[in-house]
Amino acid sequence: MNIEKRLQELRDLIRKYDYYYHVLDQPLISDVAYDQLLKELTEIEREYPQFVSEDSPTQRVGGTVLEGFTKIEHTLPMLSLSNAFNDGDLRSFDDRVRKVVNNREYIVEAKVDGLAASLTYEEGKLVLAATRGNGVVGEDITHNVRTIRSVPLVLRKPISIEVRGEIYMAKAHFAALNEVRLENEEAPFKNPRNAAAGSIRQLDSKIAAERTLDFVAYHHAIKDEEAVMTHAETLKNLRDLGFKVSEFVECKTIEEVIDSVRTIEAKRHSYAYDIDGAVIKVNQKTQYQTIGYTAKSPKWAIAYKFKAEEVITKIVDIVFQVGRTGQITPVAILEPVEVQGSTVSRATLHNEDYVKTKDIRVGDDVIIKKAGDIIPEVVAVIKENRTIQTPFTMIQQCPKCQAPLARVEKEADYYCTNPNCPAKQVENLIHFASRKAMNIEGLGERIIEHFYNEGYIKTIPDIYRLKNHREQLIVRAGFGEKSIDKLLENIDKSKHHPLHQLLFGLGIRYVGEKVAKVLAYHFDGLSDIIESDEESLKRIPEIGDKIAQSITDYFSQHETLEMIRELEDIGLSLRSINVQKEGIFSGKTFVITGKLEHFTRDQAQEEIEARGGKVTSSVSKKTDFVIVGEEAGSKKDKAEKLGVMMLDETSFMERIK
Ligand code: 0OW
Repeated sequence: MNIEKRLQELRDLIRKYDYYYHVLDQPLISDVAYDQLLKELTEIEREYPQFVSEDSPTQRVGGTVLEGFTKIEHTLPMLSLSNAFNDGDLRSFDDRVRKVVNNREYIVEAKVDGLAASLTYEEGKLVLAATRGNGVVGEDITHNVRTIRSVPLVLRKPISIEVRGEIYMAKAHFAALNEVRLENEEAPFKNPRNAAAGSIRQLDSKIAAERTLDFVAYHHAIKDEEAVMTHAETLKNLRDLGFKVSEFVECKTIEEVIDSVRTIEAKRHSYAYDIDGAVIKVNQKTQYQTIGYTAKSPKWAIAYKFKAEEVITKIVDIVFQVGRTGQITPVAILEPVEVQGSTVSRATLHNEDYVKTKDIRVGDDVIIKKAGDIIPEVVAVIKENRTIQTPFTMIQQCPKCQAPLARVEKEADYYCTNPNCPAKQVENLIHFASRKAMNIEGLGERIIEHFYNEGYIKTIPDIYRLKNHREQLIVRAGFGEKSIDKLLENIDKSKHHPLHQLLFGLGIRYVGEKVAKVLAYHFDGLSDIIESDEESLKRIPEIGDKIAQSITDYFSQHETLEMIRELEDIGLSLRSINVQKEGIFSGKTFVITGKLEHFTRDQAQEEIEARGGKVTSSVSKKTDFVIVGEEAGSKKDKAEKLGVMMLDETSFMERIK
């Protein structure tokens, strides 16, 4: 029996059964029969490893463990959608479109609440999958996307195409996953979107394979064929190629669109997956260029966001939070309630005026509203259910340090007047280590509060001195040696993070992420910013009087300069890192495969990027060099097949000397 012929037969059969089962939800054979075929294929591939290929159905079980994610630049930006919140917004959208083209047709799709991804196929084979990221640069998640059963590894037509869609987790799989997590005493995921995002960002694809994910296609850029005329055709093409597509409705007028959106909203809970709205697109693709785009989204499409869900529950207590700037916020502690796919047990009460205006009291039944990811809000009291009569009274002392509160004239908020209020310091430390600031993985709120109360960390520089307490931490704080060392490594790595992350992390009033990036762009280092005066700051377009004053005030404080000096001694690089590097590898693309003796994957990638090179995870015609370490895998074969230049570790080290 010809082995290769049998392999091809088995693969084609299994692909067909996968398509009917996972994409069309129509099983053609029993699970037992299916498993028999897969078992036979697995055995033959084990016996003849030279015939294993990345696109064989046996690759679905995962098994690749990456050290990190490669950045991928999208050929065309992955756009987002502007939002419509009511029928009026939809009619205005229609008016805007018809001002430019005499369009009459729209397509309405359910808006799947997952995470956007781009899949690239060459001659019908999946070669790359990337997250949307910021729309321009995403992360290579090919190893995990291969484990998604509704993603075809081989298209039903051998064309080259880039498909875009949403990775999501069905509600049933989400519930099952959280049950397992609770059994293992792991924190449950808040909602299916977070579960999908957390799963697709796993470095070990075996874990991703265990988290049943799904993919629905809704867009594609075809390289080989002439552009199709309508979006409806695009969706039909995608289905014929082997993808799941959102159910869609063709509408002749905006009134029909509004009806369709109503219908989808009415049955939103009947879908097997979360939807957070509907997507409306002009059907004639030939009109897209004329209608045009904004910087972030197409003008020929809009997302209708379903109303925030409102639910009723009881306020069991009102507590007070002290923010980073000392701001005191009343917070309602609720009887836990399910809203928009997650459990809510706290809701903001904004400030004293808000509570008094609505006359919110402890013990009240209240209506809670939660829209998307916005924090839940108490919108109204159900007064007729009221039993307890004690009205709300604002505290006059800080709940953390008992210092008197002050209220800024004409502003609604109260502030703690104590500059050394522990709550403020803890919030400052949490902000400093947070993802968009110094992004110190493992140093989250709970850990910081614990280290603060134990006295290990009182100030920002203390974070970098935590390593001096390594032994006590392992013994007393109940951390494992591994997790402590991982945390200390992350803290140490953060010393070399870009200046804008440090600037944002300092928590200077009015200096958010954007202003921090502007400052880091305009100045070579922190010392130049400290020496700058208001006038020179105001010459920067994005910096107005208020911000300039806040920056100069902050850097004129003695304790600030003290702290910066400490950070400098500790070794934080307080210089702007100019992002674009020039060097011998400018414009060159590398793939690293196998184990290197003198570098980790990250270090080799840093060496290449420091010389202007780019590192991707899969070999293609665009690859300039493949660095081949020990036990190099199929990427080496691919490089040979494509005639890509290969470097062993020694010649790579020669070049970077
Ligand atoms: N989530 C969705 C969805 C959809 C894209 C194409 C061009 C701009 C938006 O179901 N059905 N259709 C599109 O069309 N986008 C969707 O999701 C977007 C992707 C990025 C942000 C939204 O999640």
